[in-house]
Amino acid sequence: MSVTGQFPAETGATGEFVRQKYSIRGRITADGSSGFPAQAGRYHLYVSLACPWAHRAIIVRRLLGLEDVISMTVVDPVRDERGWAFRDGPGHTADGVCGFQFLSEAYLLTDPEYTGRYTVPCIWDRETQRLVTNNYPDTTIDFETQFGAFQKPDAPDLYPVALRDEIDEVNEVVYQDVNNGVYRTGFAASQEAYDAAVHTLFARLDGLEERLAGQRYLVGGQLTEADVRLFTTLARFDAVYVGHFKCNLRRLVDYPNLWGYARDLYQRPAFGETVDFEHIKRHYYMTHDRLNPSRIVPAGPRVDWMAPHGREGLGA
Ligand SMILES: N[C@@H](CCC(=O)N[C@@H](CS)C(=O)NCC(=O)O)C(=O)O
Repeated sequence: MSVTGQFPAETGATGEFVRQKYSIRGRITADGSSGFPAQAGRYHLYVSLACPWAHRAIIVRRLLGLEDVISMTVVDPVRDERGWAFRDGPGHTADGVCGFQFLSEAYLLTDPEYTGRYTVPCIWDRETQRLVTNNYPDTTIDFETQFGAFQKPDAPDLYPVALRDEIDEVNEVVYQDVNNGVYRTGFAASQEAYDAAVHTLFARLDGLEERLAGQRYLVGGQLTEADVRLFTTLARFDAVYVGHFKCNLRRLVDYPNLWGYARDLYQRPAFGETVDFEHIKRHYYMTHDRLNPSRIVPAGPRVDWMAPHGREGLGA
C-alpha cells in the first residue's frame, strides 16, 4: 500500500513540502447568492477524525449545534492508494448518503476531469449532486457566518466582526508555522528543509506559549475560530507529530501554558468528545509508508487530558 503523490509531487526543489492548492471553492451563503443557499438537511460533510483540517469543521459544527442541519460521514482512518474509503468499523461507517465506497467518487461526479487529491473535509450538496467545496478554511467560516438561522440559540460567535482582523492575522501565522508547519517538518525530504521547518515551528510555539501566559484564549477574551484552528494541531502533537513527524524539540506537555490551554479546550464536549486518538494514530502511522514502513502504531503516549488546567481566571 502506498500513498499517491506524497513524494515527490509535493516536494519542492530543496526538499520542502509543498501543499497542493485547493480546487473546489464554492461558498454556502445565507442569501443563496453563491448558488448554494444555507439550508437544513441539504449539505453533507465528509470528514476523517484523524485529519486536523476536517476536525475543525467537526468541532465548529458541534459548538454551533448544527449536527441536525449538516449531516456527516466519517471515513476509514487508514487510506491507501485509492484514497479515503467508506467502511463500517470503529468510529466510521459506510456512506449512507450517496452510497460511495470511495471519496474519489464524490470528486469525479463533481468534475470528471478532476486530477487533484481527494481530500477531507469536503461538503456534498444533495440538491445539485456535487461537491460545494474542499477548501477547509472557508468551511468553518461559512458555518459560523452563513448558518446563523440554524445555529442553536446560545451558540458562541466564533468569528465576531470586531475581532476578525486579529483572528485572520493569528490564523495566518498559526497556519504557516504550526498547522502546516508540522507537515512541512514531517514531510521534509532533505535535512535542510527539515531543519528550517522544525525551528520555525518551535519558535512559533514558544511565542504562543508566551501569548497564552496571561490570556485564556488566543484572541480577545472569548473562544474564537483561532482557538479551534490551533487546537486541532495541539491535540495531535504528542500522539503523532512528536514521533512520526519528528517535531521533537519539545512535547506539548513541556509547555505549561499551551498544555493548559489545550486541556481547557479539550475538557469541553465539542473539543474532547471529537478527538479520537485511535483514528489519529492509525491514520498517520498506517498511511504514510515512507515515514513508517512497518505500519506499527505506537502504544503511547499516556497523557492526562482531563487534569485540571487552572486557566478559568485568565482574562483577555
Ligand atoms: N484540502 C487541503 C487540506 C486537507 C487535507 O490535506 N486533508 C488530508 C487529510 S489530513 C487529505 O484528505 N489527504 C488526502 C490525500 O492527500 O490523498 C489541502 O489540499 O491541502
